[in-house]
Amino acid sequence: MTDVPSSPLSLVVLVSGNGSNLQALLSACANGRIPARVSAVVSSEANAYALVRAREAQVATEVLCHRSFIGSRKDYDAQLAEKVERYQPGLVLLAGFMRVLTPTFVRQYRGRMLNIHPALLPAFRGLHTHARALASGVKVHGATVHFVTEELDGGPIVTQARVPVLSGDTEASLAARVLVQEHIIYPQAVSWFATGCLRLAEDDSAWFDDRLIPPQGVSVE
Ligand code: NHR
Ligand code: GAR
Repeated sequence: MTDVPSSPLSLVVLVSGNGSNLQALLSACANGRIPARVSAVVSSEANAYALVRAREAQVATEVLCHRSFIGSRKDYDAQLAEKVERYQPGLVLLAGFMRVLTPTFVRQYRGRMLNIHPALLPAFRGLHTHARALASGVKVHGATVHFVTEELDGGPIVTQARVPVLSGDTEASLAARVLVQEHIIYPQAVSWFATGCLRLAEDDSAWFDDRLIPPQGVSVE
């Protein structure tokens, strides 16, 4: 017997904080802009507000607290994978998830894990992106959706949104301007994946239908 594809696509969202991106994804699933369902939200923080949002949307929640975790990163990620697997995800989404994932975990979800990063990759990989953008004096900043690979914030880019950096911007004002765009481009990218338009090729290139999504150049950071 052939496998029956699980319909609609099951999404598992990994979070650590406020969960406004999770909210955008929940809303887009609820109103049909994403043909998928959020099966579970898994948090690395027990008191993340994202968990409240999940419960309000009647979505299952799991917590694997990284602060109180005793064991290696490999052990943590093995338990994380066990929790994620309970929901048989077709796509895993990092939405403000604050832990670097081990190669074993990343490989398990190769081609079916996306992240939203608050910068215009390849500029400002890693943390504190808004402060670093302000300090560097760039005039344009933004957000990037990318496939997750072993290279931190280095996987192939799916889509980006740009915002201006304005004089007088603070970290908070810039973060807020970027976040508005995140809530637009992340559900958009997930809908592309859910409708079969978006895929990661064997050579780690990203494709939209039969067109290569052009890789971005080297950062001038
Ligand atoms: N894992 C892999 N392998 N590849 C990526 O591209 C990943 C990833 C895990 C998370 C999100 C990323 C971001 O968008 C992400 C992409 C956490 C850190 C980090 O340094 C960096 C980048 C991202 C997420 N975390 C610290 C750590 O030691 C902990 C920081 C904290 O707890 O506050 O894991 O920005
Ligand atoms: C978002 O800006 C997201 O891009 C960023 O954290 C914020 C989470 O907001 N992600 C990272 O910095 C990952 N290291 P949210 O919890 O309201 O979605």
